[in-house]
Parts: sequence; structure tokens; C-alpha cells
Amino acid sequence: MTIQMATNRTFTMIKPEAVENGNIGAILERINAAGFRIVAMKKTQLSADSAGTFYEVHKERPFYGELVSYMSSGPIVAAILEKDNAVADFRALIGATDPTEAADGTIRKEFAESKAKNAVHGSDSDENAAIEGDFFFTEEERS
Ligand code: IDP
Ligand code: MG
Repeated sequence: MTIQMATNRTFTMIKPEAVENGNIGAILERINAAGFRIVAMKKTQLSADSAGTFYEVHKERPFYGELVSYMSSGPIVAAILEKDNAVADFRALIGATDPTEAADGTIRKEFAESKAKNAVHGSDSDENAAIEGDFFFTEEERS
């Protein structure tokens, strides 16, 4: 029997503007090239209610309303990714929240339009990676 550690997983979304701009394939290619395995993946659209729940931790931030309406404005691709040190390595791959501050070679530097429309989501901790993956995928889909 093999025991799988949950700590080598992260969760990502390809955000509405990146889907709209036809960048799903290019972004997935970057994710694969960086050594992440796709555990689960789906294209779907969040309702305003679901986006509000997903981003509830940001409820008090001034951009919360803008974020919720943007994230429910069109289809997204949600995925659970696996790799050693997944959370930190994925944050390094996507780069800073604001693409003008993102390092060269990062996904946000290449694909993001703005600090709000920044192409991809990446979990910020192992705990949130598990919560966010559970939000989109059933236990069967995650195994
Ligand atoms: P992160 O996605 O790099 O972890 P967070 O601070 O967790 O950044 O913010 C969540 C999301 O909210 C960002 O990815 C971005 O889409 C949006 N956001 C963050 N800061 C701003 C802002 O100052 N204006 C507009 N949208 C923002
Ligand atoms: Mg965050």
C-alpha cells in the first residue's frame, strides 16, 4: 500500500481573461514543463455566490467586489496539481500578484493583463490548497 501525502498538492485556476484570450493550452504547457502532474481538472463557471465563498478570506479587502464579479464573469479552468513542494514551487512559477512586479519567465509576467486580471490563481498554503481543491472536486475526482 502506498500512502500519498496531501502536502505535495496545490490548487490553481486559469482565470476568465486567460480563458477568454485563448491561453488555456499555453498555460497548461508551462505548468507541465515545470514538472507538475495534473491530478484533477475541469472547465466551469463560478456563480457570484460561489466566487464570493471561494474568496471569503478577502471579504474585507477593498477589491473584494471587483474580484467576485470578475471571477464569475466567464469560464475558468480549475485544477489540482501535484509535485514535491507544490505550493511554494507553483507560487514561484506564477510570480507576483501584480504582473508589473512579476519576475521574467513567470506565468503572470507573460499572460496577466493587470493586478486584478492576473491569469492564474495559486494556493498560498498546504491547508488552503486542500480546502480549495475540495471546493471544486469530489473525493473520487481527487484520488
Ligand atoms: P494572490 O492571487 O497572488 O495570492 P491575493 O492577495 O490573494 O493575491 O489576492 C487574490 C486575488 O485578488 C488576486 O490574484 C487578484 O486577482 C485580486 N487582487 C489582489 N489585489 C488586488 C488589487 O489591489 N486590486 C484588484 N484586484 C486585486
Ligand atoms: Mg492569495
